[in-house]
Amino acid sequence: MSMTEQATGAHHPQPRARNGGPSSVTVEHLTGAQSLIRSLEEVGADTVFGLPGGCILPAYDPLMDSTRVRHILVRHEQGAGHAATGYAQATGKVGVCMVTSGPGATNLVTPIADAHMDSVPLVAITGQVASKAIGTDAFQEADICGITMPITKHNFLVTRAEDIAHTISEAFHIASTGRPGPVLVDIAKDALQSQTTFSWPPTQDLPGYRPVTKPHAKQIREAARLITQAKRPVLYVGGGVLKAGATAELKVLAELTGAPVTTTLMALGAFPDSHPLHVGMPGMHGAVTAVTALQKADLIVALGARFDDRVTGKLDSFAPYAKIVHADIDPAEIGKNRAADVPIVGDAREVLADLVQAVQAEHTEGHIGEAARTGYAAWWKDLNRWRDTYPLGYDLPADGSLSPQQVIQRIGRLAPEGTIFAAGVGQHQMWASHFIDYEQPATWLNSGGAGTMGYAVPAAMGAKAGMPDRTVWAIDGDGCFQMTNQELTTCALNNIPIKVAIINNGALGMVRQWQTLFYNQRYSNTVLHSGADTDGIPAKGTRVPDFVKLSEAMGCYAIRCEDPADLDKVIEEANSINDRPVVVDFIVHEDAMVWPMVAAGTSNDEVMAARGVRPDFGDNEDD
Ligand SMILES: Cc1ncc(C[n+]2csc(CCOP(=O)(O)OP(=O)(O)O)c2C)c(N)n1
Repeated sequence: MSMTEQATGAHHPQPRARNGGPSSVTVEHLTGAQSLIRSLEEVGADTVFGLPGGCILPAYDPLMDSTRVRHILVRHEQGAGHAATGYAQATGKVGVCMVTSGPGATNLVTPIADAHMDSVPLVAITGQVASKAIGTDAFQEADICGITMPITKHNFLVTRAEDIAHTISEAFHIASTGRPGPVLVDIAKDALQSQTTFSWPPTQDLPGYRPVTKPHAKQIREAARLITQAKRPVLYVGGGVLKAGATAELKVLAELTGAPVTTTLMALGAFPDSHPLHVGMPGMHGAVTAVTALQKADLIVALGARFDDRVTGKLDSFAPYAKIVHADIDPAEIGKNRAADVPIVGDAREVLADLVQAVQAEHTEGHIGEAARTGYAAWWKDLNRWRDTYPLGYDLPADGSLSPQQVIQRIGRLAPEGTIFAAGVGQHQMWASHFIDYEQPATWLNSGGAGTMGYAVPAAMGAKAGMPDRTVWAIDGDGCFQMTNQELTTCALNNIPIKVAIINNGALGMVRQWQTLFYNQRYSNTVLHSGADTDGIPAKGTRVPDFVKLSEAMGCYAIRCEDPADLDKVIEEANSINDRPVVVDFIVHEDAMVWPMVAAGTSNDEVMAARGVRPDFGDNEDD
């Protein structure tokens, strides 16, 4: 996918003229560094997460004087990148991070790759050694443009002060339009130090970048015809629907047609979980009904989704009876994994709005099949039977210890309206996707494509910095928490009172689950707890480090919860504290597993509702 193949989304923070437009443009004389900060102010970047060092140091001086840009000093550059991502996912705006050259820049590689996989609009600004030193193995030199070439939507190396303003303007435009993504701007130290002039808005020079938003009318008509003729359609909704702000249009289309909706891990909140047309999340740990609906569908309408392997399972056995309508803003996605019968390139909001009109026209003209006329009643009979027979659920541990699923479910139930949840990666992430109801867009943040452990705490910090009036809960694992918890210090010092639930099972749980199922219960290097045999501490939960003491040392309020009888009280206490970050160390049973599951590399037809429980769908399909 090249930058020039991208298409334009609906919301673009465009550079705005300062004093009423070009006629009153004033030209100022300043340094490249001042030009950078002025440009950030002009594009509306109100928050920058970063950490200084030699090559970016000139930029930190004028930053001190900015009243419009808040800089949040992180403890590790990875935290800056994920915080910018969380900020972007929660606010819909571009997230910004700024770090120094060499190791500062390479510490951003993981969050940049993460943002690329999840199409998050991010601008990463890195200092670079002076232009004459580039290529000499200078102190703290790293070719960050070369390194991030495959994981950015675009990147720039800026070596002249006069190029800084227009490059920042272009970077924000590219990051936020079409299929959003990370853009890196690497600025040589001498460019920051040199004198230049500044006027706003600058002229953008992006030859070949002509994103397309408007879907083709003929393709829309064809898709509408298929929807009204289908017997077993499914609306397969991906993160693109959230990014396009198309959730209202999605609801109209779903209710107009009566078609079932499945929202991917990246799209939770795009369609209310409580809506009767919602059949759950698809994929490896998806709801049996959603997985099976796709397998048995005769039409899949994919909207801003990319037929990811976690959704399709074994690709050549995925949805064998389905015609495919595939709408995406990125033409490179269409036909990448699954051939499309009706390809549609366009912004999801425009696609959905046009589809609604086209389906209405089909209705008016009477071109409507029997199944669609009944709201697909026969299809819903099957779907409801599966939904009733195989709901998401869990057993409480027989030994009276805390159930991780129950902990997460209660956090969801007791959360104030509009709470934002950020998950780490592992079992707790899947349970958070299952047992919390997402009713609104941008209330569920996670690392879907890259599966980056350590995402939750910094992402929650970024979300809370961008949405200070919302409650923000990080649902984290004891493994993930040990990767990036130092950003709690950042939260404590910068009045960013997030809440963190450590689902402490004493193990790298998701990997342990695979060892249980596929490696004969040989738990090679997945045990994190200190161990009953070695020091007498019961093997329940990681105790070294002591997360309560660790969190207190970082300026947080911290509680441990081990008894189901205390669960609600502890969560309510955490919800009531808003003057500092709160960490709850929930010691949970280590043997809980994530179900349903489609084992890697197998067909979605092999979905297991629980261990040893293969759903019985009967063979009543006339396929
Ligand atoms: C950076 C990184 N390293 C390794 C992995 C592989 N991995 C996936 S889930 C997981 C275990 C996570 O453990 P924990 O945070 O305790 O969560 P749990 O599964 O126990 O809920 C690991 C190691 C990963 N996804 N990301």
